[in-house]
Amino acid sequence: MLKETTLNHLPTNIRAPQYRREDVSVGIVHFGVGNFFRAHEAWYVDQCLTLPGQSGWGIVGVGLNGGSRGAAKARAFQQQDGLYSLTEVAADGARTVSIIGALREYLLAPADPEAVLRRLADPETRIVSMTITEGGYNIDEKTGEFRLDTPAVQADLANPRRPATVFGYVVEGLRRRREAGVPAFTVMSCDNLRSNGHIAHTAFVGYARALAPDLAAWIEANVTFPCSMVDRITPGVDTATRNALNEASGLDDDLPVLAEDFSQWVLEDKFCNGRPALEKAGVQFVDDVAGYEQVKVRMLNASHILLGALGLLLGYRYAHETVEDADLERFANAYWTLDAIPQIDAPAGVDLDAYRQRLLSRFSNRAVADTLLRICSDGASKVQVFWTDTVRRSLTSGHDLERIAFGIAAYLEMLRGRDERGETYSPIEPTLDADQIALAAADDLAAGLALPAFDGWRDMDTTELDAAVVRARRAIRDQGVRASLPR
Ligand code: CS2
Repeated sequence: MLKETTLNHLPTNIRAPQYRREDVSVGIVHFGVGNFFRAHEAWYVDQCLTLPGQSGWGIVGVGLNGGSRGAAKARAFQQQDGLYSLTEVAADGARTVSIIGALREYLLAPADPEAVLRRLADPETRIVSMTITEGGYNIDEKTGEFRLDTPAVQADLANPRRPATVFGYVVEGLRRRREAGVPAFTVMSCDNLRSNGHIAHTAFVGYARALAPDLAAWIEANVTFPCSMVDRITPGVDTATRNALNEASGLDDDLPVLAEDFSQWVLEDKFCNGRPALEKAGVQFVDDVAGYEQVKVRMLNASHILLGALGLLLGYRYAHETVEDADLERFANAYWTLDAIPQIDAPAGVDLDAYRQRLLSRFSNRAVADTLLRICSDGASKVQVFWTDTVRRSLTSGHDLERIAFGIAAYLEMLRGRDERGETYSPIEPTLDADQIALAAADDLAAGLALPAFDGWRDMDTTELDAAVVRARRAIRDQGVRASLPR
């Protein structure tokens, strides 16, 4: 088992933390210790920890989900002293393996809520970051407001000193700091959302306002919510992948992470209580992240889910298979060059065509073996986040909607869970109930358009778009995906 003591006799081809872990104290509390966070923020922070004066930025990870899986994950982190290996693979197959030491502790919130609250209230904690998924902010897409009516939020509002949601924890932590005269911490969202800092602000302040308006006012005056654009393709790691990674590295790691060699983090420099020297680890600090987000979300994520849905229907299971298919590659290129690029306000110096080419190469990375089911998972939330801008702009400008309609059609057809070869698969849609999933399978091909995935443009006149979606679904069912792809 990988442990602190393993670091003394690592194989020479594995990079160990270049700092003394015992000197590292905790400055960051992170909610949602998934693979992406471990390959991204933790990797950047790990590089900072090697620099002089940075030893105050270790991370405490917090898991919010109990149950046997949550407990097993917590146990694994605890047994491994927070260590895990990160394998980075390039499209040409070249790989490097490093041990990431930035995670100093892992707390399972349902098992010990007070330990989490103590950490949040501790003056040493100066940043609280999170990767809680696109749908995790509990925002009503129609009103843009934080939803107070969900059972989990209601439970926290009724019992705010013993919270269970991330909103309840963070706000209770801030309440304790205010009461004790401790400065606030920065709340840093690292999710793929448009204006993730503003969304985090809406969510946390919205929760606090329902609880105590004076606390909400204090948070607004003292907490900063920087926006960021985060990017690194990080596949899920199943047992087979874990075994393969361990075999290649020679380690015995229960928690290995795999990622592409590319990584990008563009961040707004708005930290109310200090931050690590992330610029020395390659993070780009800019005044306005919005343009970078647009590029990322509307180029990468939007085409990812497009290729994911089309690929699943055609019988593919991995991302690289979709761009190896000449028809799908042509379709993705048409989406990028005709629908996305002309409607994106890119920041100065960003070359969108080079970005497109880089995406093709990133998507073709076979060693990453990213699954289409992961890419399409929680599509109900992702479609809202990734497609809304493009759809709204196209509706407003009268831009040709054919490819977008085809993408929406493919997403709805994909939800039926059966590919063109007759094989079944299980779409992962944690926010949809069985009745909603059934809408996608209904004989009425317009019924699925009632799903919340499409709320982002519900207020617009979508008569033509809706008709095009129905036509595309009919064509996909009658002739198959390949024959119905828009020319
Ligand atoms: C993917 C992302 O699941 C998805 O929506 O598009 O997880 C993607 O891999 C990352 O955003 C890459 O940074």
